[in-house]
Amino acid sequence: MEGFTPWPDEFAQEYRRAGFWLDRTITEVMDESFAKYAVRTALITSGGRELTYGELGNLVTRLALHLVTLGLRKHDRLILQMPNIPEVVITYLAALKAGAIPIMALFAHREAEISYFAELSQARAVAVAAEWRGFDYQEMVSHVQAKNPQLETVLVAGGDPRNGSRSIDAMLEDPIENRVGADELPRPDPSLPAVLLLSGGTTGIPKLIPRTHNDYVYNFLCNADVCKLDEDTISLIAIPQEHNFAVACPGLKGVLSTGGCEVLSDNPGPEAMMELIARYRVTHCVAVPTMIVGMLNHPNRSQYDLSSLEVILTGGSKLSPEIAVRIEPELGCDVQQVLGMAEGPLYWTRRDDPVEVRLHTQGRPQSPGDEFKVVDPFTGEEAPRGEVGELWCRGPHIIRGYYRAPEHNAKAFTEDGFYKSGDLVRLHPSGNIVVEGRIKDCINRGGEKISAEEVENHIVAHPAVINCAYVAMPDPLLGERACVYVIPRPGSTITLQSLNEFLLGERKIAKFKLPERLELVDAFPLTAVGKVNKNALRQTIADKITQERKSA
Ligand code: OOB
Repeated sequence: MEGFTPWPDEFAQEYRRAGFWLDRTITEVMDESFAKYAVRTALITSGGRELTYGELGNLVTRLALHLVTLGLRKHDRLILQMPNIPEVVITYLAALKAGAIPIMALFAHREAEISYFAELSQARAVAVAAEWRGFDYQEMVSHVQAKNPQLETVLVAGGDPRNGSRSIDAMLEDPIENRVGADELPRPDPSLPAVLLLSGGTTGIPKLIPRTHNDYVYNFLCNADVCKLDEDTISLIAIPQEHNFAVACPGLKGVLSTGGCEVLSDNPGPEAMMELIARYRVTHCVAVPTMIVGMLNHPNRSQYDLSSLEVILTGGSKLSPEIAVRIEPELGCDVQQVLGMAEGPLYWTRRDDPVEVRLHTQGRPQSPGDEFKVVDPFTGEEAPRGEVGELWCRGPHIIRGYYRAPEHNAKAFTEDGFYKSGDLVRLHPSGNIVVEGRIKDCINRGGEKISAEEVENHIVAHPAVINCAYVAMPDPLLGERACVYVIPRPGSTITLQSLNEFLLGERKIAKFKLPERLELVDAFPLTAVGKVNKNALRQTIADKITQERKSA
């Protein structure tokens, strides 16, 4: 497939020989579960809807048949952008069953991001919710279509479909399986991309990440094993379902492959999460560290019976040691940490690791097929054991290249196929790794990644801005928030509010990327080679915030 970098043959052969790659499609693995666990509950949503495996499987097949009948072809890209409603699960699995490749957008994305994904992928279809939190997605899609005529098919969940959009609700009501045979559904090649994930971590403009059936099936089966999921698992997911963590680490597919139940919530607030844990006797709670802080500090926590909780699975940003030590005594459950990346690497602590390792490291590779190195990013030489270096990874579920990004791939991967993660880590004496920072230019806002370069390109389009530098500032709840340093055009005025109105109204970017502080300067500090010294800017703003807190 054009734009996709496969694993070299000798690796593919080895991954098959070792039993990592099964040459099965995601649909085949899911269909086996739908049949095997037919009467068990597969999905409960915070809106109160419950579906058994049998019911979910039937809806997935029905929608898949509608999609092929609408003209969706094998390997067509379909942008999936919905909040955590039942249709996000059904549409995702149906797109796969129809042989299409879903692009896993987030409901927070706006016209700028969706247009970019549509253009890069030449997507032919998009599936959205009609409305969410007051935002009209059909209206947004009509603007995306104006620039992307190939985006022919618009599928809408809820609301009234407009301008030729198709209603997902109506398709789910229409038993097309009585008219169209399952032999209309194509079988994709398991060694080709099944899904395109969004990069969170990379420097520059967000990339699309091709995950093949072989690597992604192994990703969730192995992860379900490492997190000890089984038929009794009840897993709460309140982070966006389209994110890799929620869909495959072990996520939706890990749960469905083992006969458990996913409780899917559209409310990531701590009280809503505790309410669902108590109501559905949740055993495994998926949470970014910010959510854990929210639950630990919630004044009404004692009102909720959290005794069913066995473990919190946490990752996306670093769990601080101060929070880690409070989880077991205060929430009464274990914690399992993951350093995960959409590019594939998954480092997990294990439930039987010694307490020091469970609480104070971010794990070790989940797969015995994974290789990693901690290196000096400038020389590529391995760092002395125990010292900080960049994490480079390679393995059976780690990609060999981004989608349609040859120039970036040459920088992001070594010649022998290691992915240069941009994360700074240290090897712990246990053999696990500890995350110490990063060298890539992005902000991690409570697990939500923002590429600095992407937002800077929008900010410099503002008429009052000569130049800007978008950097992380420390935040007690989210870990980091974005601060922008701006060199203003002489004689013009700019405020944080006017800048953000411009970014939302004119540039149409997702709200979570807006800077939360503006600093006006005459010039930027420079490095020895003349680049903007972002380390110095990060330090300056961190010091300033510390000073302000002291004097407050
Ligand atoms: C997950 O994936 P992405 O692709 O949104 O973000 C990846 C980046 C990593 O490179 C690292 O910078 C950061 O997020 N990160 C962590 C972390 N887990 C991820 N930083 C410190 N400590 C951790 N435990 O975020 C993701 C994918 C699958 C499962 C879980 C998280």
